[in-house]
Amino acid sequence: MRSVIRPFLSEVILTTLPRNEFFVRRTLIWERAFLFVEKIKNMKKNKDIVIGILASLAIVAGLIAWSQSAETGETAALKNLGPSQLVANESSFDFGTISMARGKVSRVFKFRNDGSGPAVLSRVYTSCMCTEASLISAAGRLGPFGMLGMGFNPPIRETIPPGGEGEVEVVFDPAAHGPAGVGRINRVVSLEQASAAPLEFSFTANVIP
Ligand SMILES: [Cu+2]
Repeated sequence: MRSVIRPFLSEVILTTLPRNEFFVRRTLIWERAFLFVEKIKNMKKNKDIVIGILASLAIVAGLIAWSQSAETGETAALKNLGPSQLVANESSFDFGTISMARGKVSRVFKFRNDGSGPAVLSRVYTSCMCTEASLISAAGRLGPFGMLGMGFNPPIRETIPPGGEGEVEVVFDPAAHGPAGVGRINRVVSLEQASAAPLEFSFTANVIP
């Protein structure tokens, strides 16, 4: 505030100077005052920008914290799961070049419980709507299950006893994505377990029309 008043005081002192010098110096003083006010305005603008950025960061951090705390118990529990007792000799397969015109292709993956306790399968889902998977165990056939959140994948409770075996029949429809679905593809089928990390099977293919 004092700095804003100073030009007025200077003006008063200046009136004692010779006329020419008076006008030159008065212009300089007012110019300086104008620049000073502009500088304050800019500082305020920058301050607003900084406050805006900080507020945005706070909102983002809040959303991240909220989404993490909003996780379901099931998802949170997944982080503490142990290694799978279920093992598979083949966990990935390459269909090679397949044609949309020739229709769906399928592959059966086998797995076995090598652990000492039962393994409980709680859900089966695929990574994409073009892929379906059926679970075949001693209890029978379940599915076909689809993409997580999009297809049919209700919770299940399928127990594989120690030494027990199961199969997953995977069906891929190369035409599901229409003409744009050509090229290399990579899909995953997941067998979610109640107390272990999911058992995953994947396949690749090169899709042509
Ligand atoms: Cu797909």
